[in-house]
Amino acid sequence: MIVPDWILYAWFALAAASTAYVAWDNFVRKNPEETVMKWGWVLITLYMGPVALALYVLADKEPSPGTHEEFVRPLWKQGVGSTVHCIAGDASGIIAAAAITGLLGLPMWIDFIVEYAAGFSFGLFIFQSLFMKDMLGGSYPGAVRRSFIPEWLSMNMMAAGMFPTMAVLMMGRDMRAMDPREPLFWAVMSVGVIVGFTTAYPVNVWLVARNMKHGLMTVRAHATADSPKAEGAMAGHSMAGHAMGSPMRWTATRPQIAAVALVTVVAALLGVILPGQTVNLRLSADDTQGAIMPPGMIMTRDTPAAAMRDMAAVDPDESSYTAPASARGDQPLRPQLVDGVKVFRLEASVIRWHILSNRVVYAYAFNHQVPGPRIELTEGDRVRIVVTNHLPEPTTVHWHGLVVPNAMDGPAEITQAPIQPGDSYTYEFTVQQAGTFMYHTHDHADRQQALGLYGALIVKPKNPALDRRLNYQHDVVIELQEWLVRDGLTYPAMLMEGGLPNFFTINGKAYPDTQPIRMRVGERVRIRFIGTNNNFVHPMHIHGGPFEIVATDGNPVTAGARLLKDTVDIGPGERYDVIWTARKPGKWLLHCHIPHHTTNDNVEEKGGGGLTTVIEVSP
Ligand SMILES: [Cu+2]
Repeated sequence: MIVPDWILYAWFALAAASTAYVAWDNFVRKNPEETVMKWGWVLITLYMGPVALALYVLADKEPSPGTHEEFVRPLWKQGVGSTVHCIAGDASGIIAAAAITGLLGLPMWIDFIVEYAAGFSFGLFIFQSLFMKDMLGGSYPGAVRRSFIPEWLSMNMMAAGMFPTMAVLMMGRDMRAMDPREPLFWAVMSVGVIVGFTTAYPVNVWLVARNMKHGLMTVRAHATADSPKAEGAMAGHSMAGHAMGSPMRWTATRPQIAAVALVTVVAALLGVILPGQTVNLRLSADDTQGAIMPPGMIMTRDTPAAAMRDMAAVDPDESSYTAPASARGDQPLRPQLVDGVKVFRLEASVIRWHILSNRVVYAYAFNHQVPGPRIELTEGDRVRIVVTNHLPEPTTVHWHGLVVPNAMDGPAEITQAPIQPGDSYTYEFTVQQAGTFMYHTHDHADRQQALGLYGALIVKPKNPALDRRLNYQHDVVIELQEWLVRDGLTYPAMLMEGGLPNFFTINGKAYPDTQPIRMRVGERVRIRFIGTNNNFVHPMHIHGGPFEIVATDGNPVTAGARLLKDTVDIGPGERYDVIWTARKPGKWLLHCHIPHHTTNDNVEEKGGGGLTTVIEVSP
C-alpha cells in the first residue's frame, strides 16, 4: 500500500488539533492531574493523535468538578496513566534517536540499539526519575533505583511492539519511511508508538496493581485567603492511602518480577529478531534512497539495496517535462553538419508520457519522447552523438548491432565510465553497415531501457538500388516495450516476481492509441520490427496474408532464402524487416500473439490493447 501524502498531512493535522485540545484542557482548564502527567498526555497526543485524545477523555479528563478522584480510580484507567507516563518518555527518546540515526545513514539494526538505549534512558532518567522524584521519596538516585525495574519492563514491551512495526513499515514497499525528511517517516513513528502503547499496556496494569508504578493522580490546590498551597492527593487503585513523598511498597514477589521480566525480555528480543528474518536490517535510509517497490516483489533479509533501487518506482518529483497526450515518439532527429560530420544530440531525462490518452507513465526518455528520436543515417556517414544525462542516475548509450570503435560501444564500467547526472559524453564513429539497428542505454538496462531509454537507428545503404529492389511504398518502424504501472507509479517491468508488466506499447503507445498503417490494395509496406523491449519474445502476427522476411538484425536476406511467414518471434534485441503486401481492402490487424500482450492492464478495449495496431487498406 502506498499512502498518499495528503492522508499523512491530514493525520498530522488531527494530531496537532488533538494535542492542542489536551494541552488546553490540562493547563488552561486545569484538569486536576499531576504536572508530569499533563506533559505526558501532551507528548503522547502529539505521537498518537486522536487515539490518545480518546484515551485522555475516557480515562483522565475530569467529567465534572470534584469527580476526578473517583473517575480515575478503576485499574484500567490507572494502567492507561502508567502507560502514558512510560511511553511519553520512551517514545520521545526513540523518535529522537530514530531521526538522528536516520539522518546519519546508519543501518536499521544499529538504529534499534540506539533507539532502545535512548528510549530507556530518556524514560528512566528524565521522565520517571527527574519528574517523579518527589513522589518516589524525594531523592534523585533513589527515584532512579525505584524506577529502574518498572521502567525497564515497560520499555521492553514497548520495544516489542514498536520495533517490528517500524521494521516492517520502514522496509516494506515504501522506503521513504526510513528518511526523517519524508512525512511518511513521522507517520510510521506515530503508528509505532500506538502499537508500542498497546503492547506495553498489560504490563503497566500489572505494575500499577503491584504498587510498582504510579497511575493517574489527582492534585488539588486548596487556597486560603493568605497562603495558597498545593497539596497532592493521590487517587486511584495503587495510590490510595499513600501520602505524597512516601514511596509505595511493592507487592510483587521477586520470582513474580523475574518471571514477568523474562517474558518482556523475550518479547523485546523477538520484536527485533523476527523482523530481522524477513527484512534486511543491515540497510540504511542512504542505501534504499526512498525506493518504492512494486507490489508483489519478494524482498527478504538478503535482498540488497541495489536490487531495491533497480526495481523502484520512478520518483514523480524527478519528472521535468510532461509530453502532450498527442505526442509521438520515434520522431526523426535532424543532425547538424559540422565539417562533414553528422552531429546529433540526445538528452536523457525523466518525463510524463501518455501510453494511452488516459494513462500516464513516468518514463526515462531521450529528447522528451518514447521511443527516443529516430536516428537516420546513410552507410559511410561519420557521426558524432553528444549524449547529455539529466536523469537522477548515471547512464550510457550503446549502438546496437553496429561495428564501432570499442570505446564508442557504450557498456557502462566495461568500455567507459557511466555518464554522471549533469554530464555529457560524445560518441563518434563511421557507420559501415546498413539496415535496421537501435540504440539503448547500457547502464542498468534492466531499469533504464524498461523505462524508455531506446530508439531506432536506421541506416540506408550507400547504393539506393538495394532498397529500391524491395519495391515498397511504405516504411514503418515498430518498437516494442513492456510497462509496469501501479498506483499511478511506473516501475521498470521485469520478468520476475512483482515486476511483470501490465501495459505494452508499439512506438510508445498502447492500442487503441497506436498509429494505424494506411495503404492501398497492391501496395507493399516494409515493417521493421525492433525488439527494444526487455523481457518477452513477442510473436508478431499480421492478418490478411503472409509477409516476406527480407532482413534479420540489419543483414539482408538473399532472395532465395527469404521465409514467407505470417508470424515472427521478435526477441529482445532482435530486428526483422518484413515486406507485407496489401492483398484485400479492409482493416487488417498487426498484433502480438500472446493475448495478454494485447490488453491494457488486462482489459481488452475496442478489440485489442497493447501490442495491436491496424493496417487500414483502401481499395
Ligand atoms: Cu507479446
